Order: sequence, then C-alpha cells, then structure tokens
Amino acid sequence: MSSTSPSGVGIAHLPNQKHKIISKKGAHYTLMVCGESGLGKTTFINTLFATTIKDSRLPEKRFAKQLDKTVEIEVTKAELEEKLFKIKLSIIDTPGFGDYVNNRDSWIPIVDFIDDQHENYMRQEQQPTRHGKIDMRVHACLYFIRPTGHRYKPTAYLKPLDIEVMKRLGSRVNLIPVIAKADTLTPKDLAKFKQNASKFFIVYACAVDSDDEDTTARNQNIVDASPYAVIGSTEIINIDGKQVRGREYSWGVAEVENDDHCDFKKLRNLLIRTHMLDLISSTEEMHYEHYRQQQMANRKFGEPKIKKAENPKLREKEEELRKSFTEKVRDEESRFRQWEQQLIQERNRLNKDLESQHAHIKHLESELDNLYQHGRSGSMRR
Ligand SMILES: Nc1nc2c(ncn2[C@@H]2O[C@H](COP(=O)(O)OP(=O)(O)OP(=O)(O)O)[C@@H](O)[C@H]2O)c(=O)[nH]1
Ligand SMILES: [Mg+2]
Repeated sequence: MSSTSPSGVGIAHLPNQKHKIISKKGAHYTLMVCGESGLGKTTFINTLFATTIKDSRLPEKRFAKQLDKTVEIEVTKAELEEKLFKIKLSIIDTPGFGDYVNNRDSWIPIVDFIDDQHENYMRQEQQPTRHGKIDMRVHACLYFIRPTGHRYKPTAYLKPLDIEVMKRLGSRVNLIPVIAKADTLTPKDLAKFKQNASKFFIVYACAVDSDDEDTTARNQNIVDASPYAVIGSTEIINIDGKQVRGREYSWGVAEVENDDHCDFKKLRNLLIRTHMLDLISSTEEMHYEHYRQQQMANRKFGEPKIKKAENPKLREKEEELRKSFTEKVRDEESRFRQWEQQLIQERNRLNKDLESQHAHIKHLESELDNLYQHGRSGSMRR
C-alpha cells in the first residue's frame, strides 16, 4: 500500500479536503517523548528521523542526536515534504525521570511545558494581529514504559508513578503509551505485558471507521496494537545482503521495521501518516479548547497566568516554612493557654476572696445591727 510505504510521508494520501486546508496553511506538528530515564527516548527520536526523513547526502548523520543522558527539554526540528505538502515537524525530547530519591515531582516540568504551549497560543490569539502565530502545541505525547513484565508481580506492570503521570498527561494531550526496548521481552511476555498494562490507560483513541474497508481494517490493526512496543536503534545491520535497522544479538537481529519484532512501523504510521490530521484536530478541538475554557473561567480576558511555585525545590522549602510556622503557632498557642489558665485561677481566687470579704462585711453588719438593737432596748428600759 502506497500510504504505508516508508519512501513517502504519506500525507498526500489523506482525505482530499482536509489535505487542502492543511497544505494551504502549512501545518505545525509537534511530538513529545517522555518517561523514565534510559528507556530509549532519544534513540527513538533518532530512529524515527532516520527512517522517515530521507536525505540522500547524509542519511545517517543528519538528525543524529547525542545519546548522552538528556538533561533538559530539547526541541529538534525538521521539515517533512511530500508533493506540495509541507509539515513543520518538532520533536521534543525530555529528560527522563526516575533518577532521584524523590521522583514525585519530576514530571512537573513536562506537564508545565504542555500547558505553556497552550497558554502561548492562546495569548497570541488574543492579540489584535493573529498572523504568523508560533504554534508548539504538543499533538502527541509518547510515554515510555519500562519493559519489566516478568520481574514484577503480574498485577504491577506499571509503577504508581507511571499511572500518576499518565493520568495528568492524558487529560491535557493525546497520550500514546509505548513499551520501551521490546527486544528485551519474549513475545509471550510482551503479549502478557500489553494485556495487563493497557487496563490503566486513558489514551488517545484514534478514529477507526472510514468509507473505505481497507482503511478501516488498517486503522483497526493500528489501534489493536496499542500500547505500542518499540525497538530503537542507530545501527544498520546487514542480513544476507539486506540492510536493516536493528539491534544485533548473538541469537539474531531485533529489527526495528519488522512487524513480527515490534510495532515501530505501526506507531510511525499512526504518528506521521494515517492519524496525523486526527492528532492535530483533536488537540485543537479537545485539549486546547479544554485549556482555553478552563483559563477563561478562572481569569479575566488578557490577564496573564499566575505561575504557581511548582518548582520541586521551592515546594520543599515552602513545605518546610509552613511546618516551622505551624510549630511556632502551636507553641504560642500553648503558651497563651497556660497564661489564660493562670488568669482564670487568679480570677477565681479573687472572686473567692471577694466572697469571703462580702460574707465578713455581712457578718459585721449583722453584729452592728444587733448592737444597735441592744442599745435601743437598754435606753428604753431606763
Ligand atoms: N535493548 C534496547 N536498548 C535500547 C533501545 N533503545 C535504546 N536503547 C539503549 O538504551 C540506552 C539509553 O538510551 P537513550 O535513548 O539515551 O535513553 P533516554 O530515554 O533518552 O534516556 P534519558 O535521556 O536519560 O532520559 C542506550 O544505551 C541505548 O542504546 C531498545 O529498543 N532496545
Ligand atoms: Mg534522552
């Protein structure tokens, strides 16, 4: 089928009308990868570029990123072109999380990045001239999952952190979970892993139905493969005179572009061929719209967004301050209570004093009365 052939981007095969709209505008298309450190995110980007963008002069070097540990959010740009159709592709590589003792907040910069792109776009839309907008809204976020299948107990295919992060991502972006390093799992373990892990996902649900039976079947095939198992590689290996991209082992070669070895081709088809437009329009209609409505409901038109101190370091400091403040307040309160208690005792003592004084006066008064009565009756007798 021509639309799935690796030689072309395939956008020219998209339904005509949509194709025209996008080709007129020239679309921005942004993909993001995230997940734990060392799962092959950067390798995947290299693999995707190397197998997608054909550059006859330097097929290997052109987009190769260093495989060092990624330490900050990095954007790689390229232009995809087919016939008269141009796509400005940006791929966002993110530092892996999971390296720290406290990983709880390591995903915040990623979530912030996605929100910030929506925010920037919204701000630009609110300006009087809206031409030439810079659009870096993320259309698909690939979440890399560690392939630990058999090592964990069967119910724990995903870490709590994975589930927590994916929940947050799934509500703001088209989330596509990916099983990393598929070559490290046996086919049986991989099938088990897919079945068990997919229970937890709220993911991008791509359109399946179409007018054409072949297309529907192909879409169904793509959807059924989720979560996509991928193999990334920067190596070209020679198998019986055929050049393939893959990873070489003593037992053989794990091939990137072989459907029996992993779902790389299906995922690539979904991302840059069959469902690119769907990813772009669902981002616009669902995720961006959701962000816009939420922001509109919470602040005045044109008002800048208030940045919360979500920086993990600041958060810890804030937490510390809050704790010491609470302790101080508690100390002061107990001091105050003691003092109040003393005052109450003193008041009670004085009241008692007053009472006894009162009784004493009463007594004196009655004595005086008595004396007075006596004195009168004595003088009358005289
Ligand atoms: N077995 C296997 N190894 C892989 C695969 N993809 C990448 N690797 C290896 O895993 C190691 C880490 O790869 P990276 O691409 O740097 O991982 P990353 O997710 O970008 O890591 P951070 O930047 O630290 O988040 C490298 O040695 C890669 O060669 C794969 O599909 N299978
Ligand atoms: Mg990396």
